[in-house]
Amino acid sequence: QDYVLIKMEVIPPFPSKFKMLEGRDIFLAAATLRPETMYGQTNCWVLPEGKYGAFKIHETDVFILTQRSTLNLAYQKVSRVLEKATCLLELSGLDLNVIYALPMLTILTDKGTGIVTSVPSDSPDDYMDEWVLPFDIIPIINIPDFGDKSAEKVCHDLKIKRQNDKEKLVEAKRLTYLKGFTDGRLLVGEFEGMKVQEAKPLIKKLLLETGQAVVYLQDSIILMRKLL
Ligand code: ZZB
Repeated sequence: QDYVLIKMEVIPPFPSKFKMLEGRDIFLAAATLRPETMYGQTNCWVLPEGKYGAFKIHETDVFILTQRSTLNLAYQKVSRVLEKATCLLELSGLDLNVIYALPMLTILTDKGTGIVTSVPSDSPDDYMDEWVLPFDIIPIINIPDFGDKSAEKVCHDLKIKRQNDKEKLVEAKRLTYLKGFTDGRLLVGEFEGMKVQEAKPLIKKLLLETGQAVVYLQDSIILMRKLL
């Protein structure tokens, strides 16, 4: 699967631990399969006990992500040194639990970058996380059967009570993914009114061209090892 890494800029005031990163452009690099939902981001998620690092990607950019995902990036030649990105600072998820990087316990550290962007309007997992409560949900996609906040509607219809209603959440995710793609229409942004199916590649292209995102090939380490 081709992920898109969304560069979520970390802006001052920085926590004291970030002192040595001063003067660089720091981004939480969130892996998503749904670049068309980026208009509805409210926060991001990290695994509190997860091991993260601030890695020098090139002269100015520093990405915060899992060590493992930097290997994939290195093999794609996004980072400056092939095979090895320089770790400037080791961080735990707890170090990142300042303001918008909140805890989510279901994050897998061997998937994507371990940083997950939160879109409570269209992602049932995000909608059901108790930490999302204080945020206003931003409607971004209309689905005829589910309205403007599909995650809320589907979680309600399936009577999902808690984040650990695992099976129901899988079904909720399946439904919102599917219907969002086939029947959804954008309510906001450059491609307002367009069907999600048509807008998705255009939004991805725009994010990449404007430097707000980079492509992330989940299996590039494995592919390179096979070729070498
Ligand atoms: C924003 C977004 C908006 C997402 C949405 C989904 C939805 P899949 O099919 O399970 O592979 N994700 C990324 N990395 C991780 C991780 N390490 N641990 C847990 N979750 C992770 O799903 C890919 C999605 O899983 C990604 O796309 C990301 O959340 C999350 F409206 O990014 B998504 C109906 C889903 N809607």
